[in-house]
Amino acid sequence: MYDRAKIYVEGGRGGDGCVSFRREAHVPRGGPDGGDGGRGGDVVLVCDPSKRDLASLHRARHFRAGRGGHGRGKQQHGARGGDETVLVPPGTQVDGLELRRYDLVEPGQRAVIATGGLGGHGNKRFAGSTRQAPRFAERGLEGESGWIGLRLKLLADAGLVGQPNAGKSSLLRRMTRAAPKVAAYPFTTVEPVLGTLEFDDRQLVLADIPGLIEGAAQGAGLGTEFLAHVERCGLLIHLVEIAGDDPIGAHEAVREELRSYGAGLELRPELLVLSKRDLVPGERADELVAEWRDRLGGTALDVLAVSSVDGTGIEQLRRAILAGVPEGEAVSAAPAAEPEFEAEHIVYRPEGDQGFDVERVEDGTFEVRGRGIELLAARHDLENPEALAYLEQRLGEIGVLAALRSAGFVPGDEVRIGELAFELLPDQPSARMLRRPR
Ligand SMILES: Nc1nc2c(ncn2[C@@H]2O[C@H](COP(=O)(O)OP(=O)(O)OP(=O)(O)O)[C@@H](O)[C@H]2O)c(=O)[nH]1
Ligand SMILES: [Mg+2]
Repeated sequence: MYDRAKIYVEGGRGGDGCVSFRREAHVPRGGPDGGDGGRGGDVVLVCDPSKRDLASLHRARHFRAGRGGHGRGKQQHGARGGDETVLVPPGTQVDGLELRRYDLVEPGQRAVIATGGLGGHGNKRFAGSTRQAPRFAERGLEGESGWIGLRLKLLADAGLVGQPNAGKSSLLRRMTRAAPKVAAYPFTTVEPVLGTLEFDDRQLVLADIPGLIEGAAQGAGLGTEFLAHVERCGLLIHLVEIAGDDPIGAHEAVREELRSYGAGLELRPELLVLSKRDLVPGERADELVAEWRDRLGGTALDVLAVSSVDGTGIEQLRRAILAGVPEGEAVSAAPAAEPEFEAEHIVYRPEGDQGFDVERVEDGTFEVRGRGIELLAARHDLENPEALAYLEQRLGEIGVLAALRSAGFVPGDEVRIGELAFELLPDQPSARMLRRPR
């Protein structure tokens, strides 16, 4: 089962703005009319219930959205780049770029995980009373890009947990159409299996989780890897063999693993199921149920004894599960085709575009840092003297020049912004590019 994947996503680059001047039969030198570049496309995750796991993301791992079109003359703007869509199954959690997190749970839910770059403005936008014929335009910006991690956590209303051989898979087979393998040796089930419990007006999804043994949290047996799938189950169905060697110890060991997993799994409502009821006489089974109720006090929702072989207690268990999963919270209650909407995301480190820092890195060399400033610089072709003059003007307006001066800058010193480095000679059109962007 592919429940993890790592993919590379890249928003499309924005199209470049255009340098162009109007040409008309009777107008010798027309005004600027270069159009803007189009925005690059986004990489978008879409929650698709027909996907079962993340296997397809192991075959194709690179996703790039389309480039924005370049602007053209006559004020024609470039087209927006095409989006790239990645389909993921419900239950996918994403560790995205810039520490953004997404949870795709409901069919149709979308998350933009890599936004396309902005298109550059055409020269028309830079025309003003002091600059009537700008011979420069902005370049389009790169889209966001990077590797992101995806993890599938199955969505089930209730999870079957217990030690190996407790009878979990047999119970799932008995209660649903799912057909997990059943055998008389531990760890028959090596990956979670889902089944659907059908009621008159409701369906509930049941997950068979591979057996847990003592030390699972430290990696013993199959480890607690699969407990991640239980994280979203509203109800735990804990199976203990009624005629096992040490039923109390078995119950405690699994409870301990749930606790050490660390996501609060031990706090989930639990139904205690004494399995393989047919292995003890009927009256003995009833006595044991009473004993377990006493022992657990109010900590379990209920205690039941069932047999997957002859079906005793199965109907009571169905009703207990139905009562244990609150109405409206069922996983399968989500309508199959919801209108598309944005997945919520949490930003752990919001990145402001405002503000900048100036630092003197060595004699005669200064570095200006700040996302807004870096974007501004990246948008201009600084080998074009007019574009460089425009950038200098903006640096003056924003207050960067003043900050540079108070840090000891003198005209002619080297200034670094992002990947650019240039000699800055304010108010003189002779500034020189030292290094081009990599
Ligand atoms: N007599 C009897 N045997 C059962 C019952 N349920 C399961 N078994 C037997 O117990 C053994 C283990 O059953 P499984 O359903 O594979 O147990 P499991 O909990 O899924 O085991 P793992 O997948 O290894 O963790 C098999 O030999 C089953 O036939 C039952 O209700 N009565
Ligand atoms: Mg099993």
